[in-house]
Amino acid sequence: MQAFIEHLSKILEQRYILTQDEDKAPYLTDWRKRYIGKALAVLLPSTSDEVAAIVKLCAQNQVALVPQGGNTGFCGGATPDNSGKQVVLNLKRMNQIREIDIANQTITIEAGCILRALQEKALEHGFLFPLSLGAEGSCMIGGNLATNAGGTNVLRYGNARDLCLGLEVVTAKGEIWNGIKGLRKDNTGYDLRDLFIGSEGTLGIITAAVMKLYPLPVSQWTTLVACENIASTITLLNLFQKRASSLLTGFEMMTRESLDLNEKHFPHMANPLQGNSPFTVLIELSDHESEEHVRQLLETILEEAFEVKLISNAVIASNLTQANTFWHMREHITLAQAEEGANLKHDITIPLSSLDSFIQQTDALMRDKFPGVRIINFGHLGDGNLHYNIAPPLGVDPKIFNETNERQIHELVYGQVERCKGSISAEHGVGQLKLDGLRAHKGEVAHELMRALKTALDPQNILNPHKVVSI
Ligand code: FAD
Ligand code: 2HG
Ligand code: ZN
Repeated sequence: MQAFIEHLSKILEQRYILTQDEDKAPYLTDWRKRYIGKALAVLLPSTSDEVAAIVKLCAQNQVALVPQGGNTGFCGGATPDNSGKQVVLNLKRMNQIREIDIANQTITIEAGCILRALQEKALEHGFLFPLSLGAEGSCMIGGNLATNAGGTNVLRYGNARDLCLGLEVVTAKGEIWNGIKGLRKDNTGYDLRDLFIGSEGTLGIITAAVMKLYPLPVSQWTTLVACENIASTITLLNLFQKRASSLLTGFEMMTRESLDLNEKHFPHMANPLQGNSPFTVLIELSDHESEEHVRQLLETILEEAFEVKLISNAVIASNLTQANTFWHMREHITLAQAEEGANLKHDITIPLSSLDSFIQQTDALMRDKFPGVRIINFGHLGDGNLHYNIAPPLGVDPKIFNETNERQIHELVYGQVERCKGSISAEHGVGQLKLDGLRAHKGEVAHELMRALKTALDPQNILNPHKVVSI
């Protein structure tokens, strides 16, 4: 392997080839510290040509690569295995904005561009880049596309896939596929772009992308409402969809247990709604007409919701600072969970028509089989996406609890997901976390097709092996 490392130094300056343990360490564990890997080296290329040359060299030497962006993923997709034979290819130095096309309303950026930097660049030009998630200060657009990230604006603008028009990808042979086009229509056979999006680094390395931009709304109004049961939250969503249509840009649900945990670790994030209702919903409307128009619309819908007893309480943010506080409260739930200790995550989607039944039955079974567990259930209700996370009973060591109960808890939740015809991964992906469960979930035919694609595009299995599908 010494020869391989020496060869690398013909592609990258020595300082961008990390081989010392202390230099590699930050790249070898995931955000949750659930996975810890080893690597021959961590490589930091700055151009697509360098990425291509590295992949070619890896292909010649049968060295596997693990692509990495901001390393904020939840499924261990960006963490190498324990062999010490893989290399991590972190794309953070590829962070250039290549072009903004005002008339086409698109931006062409490199994969290592941090999501927030992309949002800010769009704003500078008077546009909205709508992908938004709690990790936006550190996740990167390449990682967002590789996981087909969702977040809080999906119900209006779609997920990362819906926002992408073109890609540049380095293939497993070390060739560069130039799919950098800003076209909204292009029916020229198989959609390669969509194949790479959501493939979690197993089919190719995304080096650049053309993303859609949107006009900035002139006004946004945010409200928190209290609901007494989950059925009411869904009827409320339908009411907002009917009355506000595309002005509805956020609809996030948080259970009382989630907000209690938040308040425990971040007391300044207390729920401003009085009364301790079981469900709190954060709703955002965005308007292109006027502040007056959207405010009136919001008040009218809320009045109707009160009248028919869908909500028991509501508070409208009186200014941007308060609206931001509502959003911070929502986004801090993940951080509160991290403070509390390891929990068992279930990032699932359920058809809205089955959501009530899912929550009622799964909560009841969970509390019956695992007395005292805390169900940290919250998520993007507008998309039917729940983060149905399970924390151990108070006072129980999370490590011991998870070791003993993880398998049964996953089985219980995923059994209910199958009953409701849902998905075991709504937005976080598969990585290594859900590798074993994927075959049964997708079914034999779909799983074989996925394996066939992987074999065709990466016959040597050097791109993020044993993530998503094993061949
Ligand atoms: P990484 O974690 O570095 O990588 C993720 C996967 O993509 C890995 O398999 C990796 O190999 C692959 N990959 C990375 N870059 C490339 C590339 N250039 N080419 C090919 N493959 C690549 N996710 C959501 O969807 N919605 C949320 O609301 C959300 N909220 C979050 C909140 C917090 C606080 C945190 C910590 C995470 C959250 N996430 C959320 C999860 C995570 O942020 C997303 O999955 C994000 O898209 C990952 O981007 P990243 O750059 O960190 O990717
Ligand atoms: C969110 O929506 C993220 O905040 C994180 O997807 C979910 O903590 C989680 O499980
Ligand atoms: Zn989420």
